This record gives sequence, C-alpha cells and structure tokens, in this order.
Amino acid sequence: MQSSANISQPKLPRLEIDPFSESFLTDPFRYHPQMRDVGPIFWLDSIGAYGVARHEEVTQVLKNHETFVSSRGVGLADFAKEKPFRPPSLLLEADPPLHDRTRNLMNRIVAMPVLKALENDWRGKAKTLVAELIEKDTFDAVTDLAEEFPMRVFPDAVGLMDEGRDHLLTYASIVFNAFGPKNEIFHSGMADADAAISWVTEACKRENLKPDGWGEAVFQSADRGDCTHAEAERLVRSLLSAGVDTTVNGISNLMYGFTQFPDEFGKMDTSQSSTRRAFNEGLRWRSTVQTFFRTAAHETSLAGVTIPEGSKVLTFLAAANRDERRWDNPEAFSVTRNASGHVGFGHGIHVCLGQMVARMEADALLSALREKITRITSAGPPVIRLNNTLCSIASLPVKLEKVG
Ligand code: OVM
Repeated sequence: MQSSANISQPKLPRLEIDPFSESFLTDPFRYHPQMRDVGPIFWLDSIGAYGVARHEEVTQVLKNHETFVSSRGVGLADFAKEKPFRPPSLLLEADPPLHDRTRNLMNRIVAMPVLKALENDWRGKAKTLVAELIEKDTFDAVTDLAEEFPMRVFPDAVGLMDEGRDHLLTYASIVFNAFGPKNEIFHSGMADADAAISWVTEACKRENLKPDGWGEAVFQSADRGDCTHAEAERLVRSLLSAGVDTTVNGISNLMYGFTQFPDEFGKMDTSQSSTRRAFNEGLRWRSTVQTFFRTAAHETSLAGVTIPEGSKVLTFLAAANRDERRWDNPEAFSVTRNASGHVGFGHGIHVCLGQMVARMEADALLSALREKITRITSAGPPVIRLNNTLCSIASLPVKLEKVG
C-alpha cells in the first residue's frame, strides 16, 4: 500500500507580485490573469501568504469557515500573534458561535421591513440629488454623487450625531488600509487618524445616538439581553466601519463602468430588477472590496496543496469575479448580465450583512438617474485613490446626457 508521504504534492507556484504595492493597487486587474493562470493556489513571497484568485478556490476558502477562520483577523496580521489594530469586530473578525450570535442580532437591525420603511425617503433624496446634478454641465461622480448620496441617507438611518460626520470616510479608509501590511499607503492614511478614531468612538455611544436609528436599535437589543452594552457599542462601530466607504466606492466603480462602456447606462431601465442587475454587475466587474485574508486554524489541503496551521490565505475576490473559468467575457461590463454568484459581497457565513442596504441605496440612485438621463460619459481622467483593500476612486469627472 502506498503511504501518504509517497503521494506527490502538486508544485506550489511562487509569485513575486506584491498585492499591496502602489503598482498593484493602481491597477490590480492587470495582475489578476497571471494569478489565476499560475495555478489554483500560489505562494506570495512579498507577504509570506498563500493566494487564491480563481472563483472556485475563493468560494471554497470562504465556504470553509471552520478551517479558514476569521477570528485571527481578515488582514495580514495574525491576531494569535499580533495585537489587533483595534478591538476586533464581533462580526467580521469572529467565528461561530460568537459570530452567529452577533450576526443574528444584526440581521434584525437591517431586516427588510426596517429598510422598506426608509425606501420612499431614500428615493426622494435620490431624486433631489439628481435634480441638483443635472443642472451642472459636468460634475465629479465621486465627490458630488457617490460620496454625497450615501452621506445623505446612511448616517441618518444609523441615527448618528450631526457634527463631524465627515470623519466616517477617513475612518473607513484607515480600517480598510489596516487589513494590509503597515506600508506607506497605511501610514499616509493615518495622518488624520486620531481625530477620526475618537469621533467614531464617541459616535457609537448610546447617549450620542438618536432615538429612532439603527444604532439605538442595537442597544435596545442589548437591553433585551441579546448582547452586552459594550458589545452593542462595538456592533454600532461595525455599521460605521463597513457601511459608508463600501457603498461610496461601489457607486463610484459603477459610474466608472458606465463611462468606460458608454452604451450600457441606456440599456438599464428604472425598474428594480434592472437597477439591481446593474449594481451587481458593477460589483462583479470592479469589486470594491478587492481582497480579504483567512487564517488556517489547522493543517489542511487546498487544490492538493498542504497548508500548515497558522498560514494566511489571501482571497482575491475581484480576480474571482473576472475568472474566465466562471464568467463569459469577464472583462466586459454589461448591465444585462446575470452577475449573481459574484463574490463582491463575499460568500458563506460572513457574506455582507449590509448588502440589502447597499442595494437599496443603489436602486434609489440608479432609478432616479435613469429617469432623467440616457448616458453618462467621461469628462476628464479619473483619479485612483490607493487603499490596501478597497478599489477606490478619488475623482471621476462626468457629463450627463438628458432624456428628451
Ligand atoms: C466591522 C467591519 C469593518 C470593515 C469591513 C467590514 C466588510 C466589517 O467592523 O465589522 O466588512
């Protein structure tokens, strides 16, 4: 009988690519084909971690949350060996059973009936913003639209204090940079960190939350015994960390798609099924959250490769979303494509908690835009914003073509 030691291991390809370098983060999509084609799993010398970039292996890692855990951090740092950058998230950086308890609680905070109650208000606010924008010859689709709309609806939904809300974007960019190494991108984003971190700390406290928002609802859940009040504060922090920059860049990247494929916008109509499809395709084509790590809780094997306990595995969500093994013509942004199955919201038990919030924001905005506009075109070069995790745009000058 053959012993397992004699079964030959597939060779593990090594890549020199640094996925947190300026060159990579400026245009990750340029590097993805090499990562997918070199093999189902590879070793990244630059960070001392495994990588997976094909749809099949990315979903496998994310599905197998008992082996590829989140509680040791979903960034490069291993929380078993290094002090976390901030007290760990009770959702993102937790495993079952803790994760399931907090997740069930938070699912109720952003459940469909809660969202439906805000839908008319959000649709009205989207129409108001679009009416303001069509008055302009050109505008910045990032600062005037993609940042403006979520900032008009999300902080109010949470019930945040009015003063200092601009810190939200700074805070989120710090949090997303912190999933990568402590490189120059991380350090340069830390310039305004102290003010943003103290503002967020204050904003999460019950006495600073308005009585009718999602934040207070988390504390009411704590009152009922679903979690402690200290946990409630940290769960509100999750809303603030994950709820703004993600939707902002989701909308920015979608607008970038419209400018790069100028015939696509007009193929969308104002129906929810159509706007939803377009937003999903935007997330597939240019995924806002590019990567997340997992940590092997014990020795395991993936695609025939043995992975030792404690190994970090980087899942390239954005690369999986353009894997030609999974998608037809993956480089094309096509609003009529059925992009479901994309991993832009993740996959498995940690799949985005706020995805319905994001979808409702996008539906409101896209239908308001489509009602008045037939085409969105580029009016100048976009400016990329470097972030260790987010595919982010700082500026995107656009011009609108009006209906009629
Ligand atoms: C959190 C958190 C922070 C950043 C991202 C995220 C994408 C969650 O604090 O729970 O999910």
